Amino acid sequence: KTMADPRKERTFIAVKPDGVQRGLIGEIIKRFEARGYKLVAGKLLWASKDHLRNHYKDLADKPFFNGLVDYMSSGPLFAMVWEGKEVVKMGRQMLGATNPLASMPGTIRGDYGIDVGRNICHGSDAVETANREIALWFKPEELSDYEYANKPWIYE
Ligand code: 3AN
Repeated sequence: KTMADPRKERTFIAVKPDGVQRGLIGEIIKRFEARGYKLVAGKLLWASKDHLRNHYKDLADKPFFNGLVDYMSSGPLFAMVWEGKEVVKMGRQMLGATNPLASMPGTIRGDYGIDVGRNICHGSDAVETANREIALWFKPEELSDYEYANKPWIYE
């Protein structure tokens, strides 16, 4: 399985259309890069509603589902894959909570967002979800496997 080397864990992070419009792509990349994670893939794209319905299929019966799909397809988003030790959980921590009031200052949502329906950034919630989302948003050849020079300074 993919979990052999914990440093090779990957997560799907996306700057949502509101984050793109507010000029936060660089800010979000900066935080993951500065923490020591490795960027494996990234692209700006305007996702279709069908693609987003598939991405959010577990939420299909929620009352906010149609609004969520409309919002997520309202402009381009910036999709990324980040790699590193426990990046799925750490990514969620860096994003902040779904509920804006629970998003602590210092997190992306806690620093930049007010409303749950405009919460700037997506991050996979589990390793299995991450693998599904990465395969949904990226072709295998879009993922770059390369040595990351700073590694000995990041991991003991
Ligand atoms: P998270 O993005 O924190 O994993 P999910 O997976 O429960 O949260 O929800 C996916 C997205 O759906 C959220 N990021 C948010 O944009 C939207 N959402 C979640 N809950 C609500 C809600 N109560 N009202 C409006 N939008 C919501």
